[in-house]
Amino acid sequence: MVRSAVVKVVGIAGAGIIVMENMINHSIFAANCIAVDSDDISLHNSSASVKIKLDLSKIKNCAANAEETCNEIRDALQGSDMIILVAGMGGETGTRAIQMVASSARKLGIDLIIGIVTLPSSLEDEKLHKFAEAGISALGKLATSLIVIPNDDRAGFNDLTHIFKSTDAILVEAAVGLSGLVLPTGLMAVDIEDVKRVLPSECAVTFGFGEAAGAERALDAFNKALLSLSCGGADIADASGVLINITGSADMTMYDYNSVNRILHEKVHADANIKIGVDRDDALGEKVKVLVYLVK
Ligand SMILES: Nc1nc2c(ncn2[C@@H]2O[C@H](COP(=O)(O)OP(=O)(O)OP(=O)(O)O)[C@@H](O)[C@H]2O)c(=O)[nH]1
Ligand SMILES: [Mg+2]
Repeated sequence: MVRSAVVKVVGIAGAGIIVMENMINHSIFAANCIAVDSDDISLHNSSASVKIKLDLSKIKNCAANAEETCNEIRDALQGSDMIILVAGMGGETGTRAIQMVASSARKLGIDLIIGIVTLPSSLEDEKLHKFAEAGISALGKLATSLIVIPNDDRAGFNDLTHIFKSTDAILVEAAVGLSGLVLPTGLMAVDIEDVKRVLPSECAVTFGFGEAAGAERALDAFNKALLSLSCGGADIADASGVLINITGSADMTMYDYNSVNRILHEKVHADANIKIGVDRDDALGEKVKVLVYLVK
């Protein structure tokens, strides 16, 4: 019998744990969630089934000193086919700990280690930006795929609370969409081996999503997703891989699927790896949602 894929989400430090909580409120099972932080209150507020307390002074000075924590992290990750790491880069704990978790996952031989992280807002301190950038560059070699969503530039918000909330919604979609693709609850699940082909090791992924209703809803949602792609300027014609999640309610049709499939094959290079999964969410009603993960 073919066993279903095991997907675990690791929420790391302040932002990672808050965003993971939003994912749990959406559809990710708390049982598959691991919270990692040096902060007791943040861990207390998490409903993840596994909570790991870090000693910041140890992870700061020498990773080897943190052997006990590494063992805890390793035990929590063991047996996963895909892990999704979520953190706000720039914070002291999150920026260091996400590297530690990714490195443990590498040592376990987990093939899909997807980092979904934020960059600090332009309203934040320059020092945070530098620390975040260095962290992202190191993480790029530890995670197998990295989706970076800047905490900025949407809907003209100029206060951090609104900016964070709007970014949170994107991170939640990116993580829920990925797990929905490979889990058997999806109407048309994508095999984990196919995901590995589309997301080769050390790839940068741009992510976007869109929703639409009406006669051409799937196509319209797909076009919106392309316009919303993170890190701007990504051109689907240059992609080496594209992973698509189409989600709709019970009234979704083959026409919805076919219209996205057709446009993808028209626009994307013939040698690119393309994979489309279909997921169901009755809360969408007449709307269809399309999520795009694009590898350069
Ligand atoms: N989208 C989003 N980003 C956040 C949120 N909270 C913090 N951030 C971003 O993430 C960065 C790091 O914040 P935290 O995760 O709280 O930092 P930390 O790693 O816990 O840092 P220490 O507690 O100082 O060790 C911030 O500079 C913000 O850019 C949030 O709720 N949502
Ligand atoms: Mg913190």
